Amino acid sequence: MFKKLINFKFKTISQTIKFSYSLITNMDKKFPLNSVEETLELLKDQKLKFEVQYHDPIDTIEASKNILKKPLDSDFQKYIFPVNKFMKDKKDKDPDGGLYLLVQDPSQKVEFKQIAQILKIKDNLRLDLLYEKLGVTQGSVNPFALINNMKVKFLLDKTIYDTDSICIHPMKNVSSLYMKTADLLKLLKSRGVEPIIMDFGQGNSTACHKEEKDNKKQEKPEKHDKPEKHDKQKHDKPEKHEKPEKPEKEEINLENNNIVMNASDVEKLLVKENAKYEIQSHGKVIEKDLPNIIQAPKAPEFKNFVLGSNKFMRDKKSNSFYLLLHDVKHKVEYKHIAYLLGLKENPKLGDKEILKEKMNIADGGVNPFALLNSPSVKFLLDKVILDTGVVCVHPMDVCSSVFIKVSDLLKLLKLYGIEPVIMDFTTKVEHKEEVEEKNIPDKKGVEYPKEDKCFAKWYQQVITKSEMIDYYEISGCYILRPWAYQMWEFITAYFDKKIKEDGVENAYFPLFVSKNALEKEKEHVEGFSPEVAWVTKSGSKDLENPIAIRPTSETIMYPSYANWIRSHRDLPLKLNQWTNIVRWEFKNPTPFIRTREFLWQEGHTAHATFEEADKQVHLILDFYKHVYEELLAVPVIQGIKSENEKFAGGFKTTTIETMIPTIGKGIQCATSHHLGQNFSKMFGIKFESENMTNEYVWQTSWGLTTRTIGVAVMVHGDNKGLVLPPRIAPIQVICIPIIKTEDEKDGNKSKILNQIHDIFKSLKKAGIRSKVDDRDNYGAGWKYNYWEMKGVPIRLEFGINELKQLKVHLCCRDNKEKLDFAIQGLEKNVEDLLVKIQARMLEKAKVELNAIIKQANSNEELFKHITEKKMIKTMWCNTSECEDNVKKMVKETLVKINEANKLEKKKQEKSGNEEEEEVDITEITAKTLCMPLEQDTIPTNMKCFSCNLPAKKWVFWGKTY
Ligand code: 87F
Repeated sequence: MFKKLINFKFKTISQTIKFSYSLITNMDKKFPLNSVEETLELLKDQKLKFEVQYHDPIDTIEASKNILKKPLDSDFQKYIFPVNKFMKDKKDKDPDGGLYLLVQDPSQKVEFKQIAQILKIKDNLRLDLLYEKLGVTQGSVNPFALINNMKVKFLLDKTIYDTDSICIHPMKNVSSLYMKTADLLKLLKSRGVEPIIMDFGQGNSTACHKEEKDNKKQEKPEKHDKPEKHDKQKHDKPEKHEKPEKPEKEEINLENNNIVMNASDVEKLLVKENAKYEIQSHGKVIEKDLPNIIQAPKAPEFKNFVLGSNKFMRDKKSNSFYLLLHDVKHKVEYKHIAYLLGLKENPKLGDKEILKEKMNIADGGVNPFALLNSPSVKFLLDKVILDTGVVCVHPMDVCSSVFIKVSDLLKLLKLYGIEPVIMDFTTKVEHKEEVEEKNIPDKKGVEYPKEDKCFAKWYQQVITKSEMIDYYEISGCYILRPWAYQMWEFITAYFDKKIKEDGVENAYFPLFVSKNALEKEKEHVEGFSPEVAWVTKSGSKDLENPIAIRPTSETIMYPSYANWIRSHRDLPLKLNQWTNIVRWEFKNPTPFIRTREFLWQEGHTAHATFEEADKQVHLILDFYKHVYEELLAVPVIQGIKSENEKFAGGFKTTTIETMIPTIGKGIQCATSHHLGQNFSKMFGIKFESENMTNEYVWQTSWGLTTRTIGVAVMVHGDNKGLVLPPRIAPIQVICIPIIKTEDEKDGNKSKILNQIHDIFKSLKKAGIRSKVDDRDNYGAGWKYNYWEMKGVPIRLEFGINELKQLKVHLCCRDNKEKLDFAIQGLEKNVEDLLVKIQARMLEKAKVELNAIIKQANSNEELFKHITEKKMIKTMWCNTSECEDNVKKMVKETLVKINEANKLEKKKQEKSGNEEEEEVDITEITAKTLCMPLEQDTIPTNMKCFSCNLPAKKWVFWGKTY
């Protein structure tokens, strides 16, 4: 069985990258052994004794010695902490050949060169291959990982072999376990892993297989205590006659476990990971001089870059280390960092010794590649850098700088388990009390930062201040102002065209439905009945038969379908209607997202066969994905709803889902149902087939609502307001004349205005939606803020300088990129820029979505990820009982935590502390979002992450709206 697993498990690093940064639909493949839980399970299965301790990640043996408590069990008192070194024989060109894991006694100061000589290999410590070959990351290398790849040879230091017990990480360095060394060997043997014993003792280094050693073992008394220290000189510095090879220039230093020592190591890694980069050598410089020294990069894709500045910091309270990469132009304040990280006190610069020790860099040379040498240092990334997409940093030494795409840098770091914490320094440092007290916002900008704790307020301000929404006296109903309605028009036009190309026709069915008709298909309405709104009076007189307002139109349309469809020649029947819908929601209303009246399209088709209906369902699901990704620049996952979550009246519900990263909530974006023959049987929708038999039709229904707009606002908006993807922006370019007092005197005002109107006309002619804001009662600065708040993708500034040089100055809303273009041929450049903005907004949203997807292998892991606002993927049994149990577990645990928090809050209130946004906890739980259409293989015999049943499907879970 294991062989099979291993065959399927191994994939290349490049596949890993693809997985992480393409859409999330590809599931990460697992090794036989991935987690602490799985390892412990294995030990239990084999009835082996062990003692486990959980702790924060430990990177070094020294830390293990300090953090770990001595074993309680008397059986494990004579133990050893091994160091684990993963090597690849450089001479062996087979990617899976010449791989070694050496489990060594750290007190044996044995050089790599020496090991290489014994094994007759050209050694190379390859930490970058750790995940690919063993399924572990740096800091977590351990002998259990050998089970993941039998091609890796197991080298075992004799001192360890001779020591009674061993203390090792069970796959992850967040826990350690004590066990008998013999038991470990027994377990590994049962998986086909046999050690080669290495005797480094007293200079007579040899390697032999365990059998030979077993014989010797009888001759030698067993050693339990710590092995003796060897002659340091002998081992630290190999003697001349051992002919140590001169290290090749490019060779990575093997002694201190660092991955990158210098610029050439960085380059090697970049080449290996196919990352495009451009290096400039400039001699030693200090940061202050860098902006003058760095030349514009040659590659056009690096043109718009941020020059990075790095800070290595330490939070004394938690003893955490941080590396911040920020725009050199920003003066970053420590109190801002503390505020964004929620630290109790400001972090301090980390001292030089620690910098050298942890990351192997000298003061002044801090750079993000150094994180590879110490993944426990937290990586903080300035949002401006993420938004711009290209950064220029030192590759380990201060004599050169490298231009690299931020996405490539993040991919590389992710391979080593390093994920960025995005720091938005445009967020105002405010104490929450200040935030909360401002109930009446002033008329200027958006005052609440886009953060979890005040997300609803931020959203409410963005949609009102941008003039998308106005409030209405009936709760849950909102006015869609032209700025929002135009977005809906772009969406409807796009989708309408797509479905018409597929032969769908538009129609309109009445708003009202009788009680009889509505209840015809009881099962489907049952759960929804509290949401149905009824008209019960005309004037002051009660209606004899109250009528419902459509909550959906199955029961309104299908009686007509039964009349209209007679023969196979009437099929397929494909109708769609664009309407409003009323559902009397009781949960907290949110404009666009959950409202009592909303706009949508509902499509209803009837087909002769199951397969044809299924094809229709998936075609529409693809159109929905295109609406979100192509128009709204929001990445989505296509999938199938679980039995609990599907539309009860149908056979199968397909869906597109996404997450709002700021708040970690999943959201259903649109659904497309295969209704089977449920409705046709209920409404008698039959046809005579070509064979003259009477059959029930196969049906589909599908709907897309104004929720689309809310999702786009939530995903893209920032602290300044809306950020609109060009394809749904009512205005794509706002032209702002810059008129100074002297321009009026010099008579230039009219020239500027005339020219800017001509520019507008040429843009308009080219089909670019633009407008001149020539209101003279507002200044240019005010206009900048106003249009930024409304999310217009490009601001075009035009003043006397531009007039003189016959150019325009542009500023992009999404990443603040600034560009100058000649007036001549401007339309083409603007068109291209709009396309570029649209693409990079989607790309950025993809990176953000991918960053919050985490795999869970147990209820505990799922819950942890839920509280950390993640979207969680698990291998699942696909049963309703299991989903109910998980939901219950999450809800109960959340309620408990909430109760505890409330108590804590009460205490704080007494001491005058702040309040956070009120959240109705009863509305929150985790549920399955969908089983993605793109399913990766599930290993044979794999169990459900939560219960004991076999795992059948990959599924996504999350908190939901
Ligand atoms: C609320 C009240 C009454 C949803 C309701 O998804 C009935 C319903 O049937 C109801 N809320 N639904 C399910 C709607 C299913 C389906 N209808 C056509 C769609 C897409 C468009």
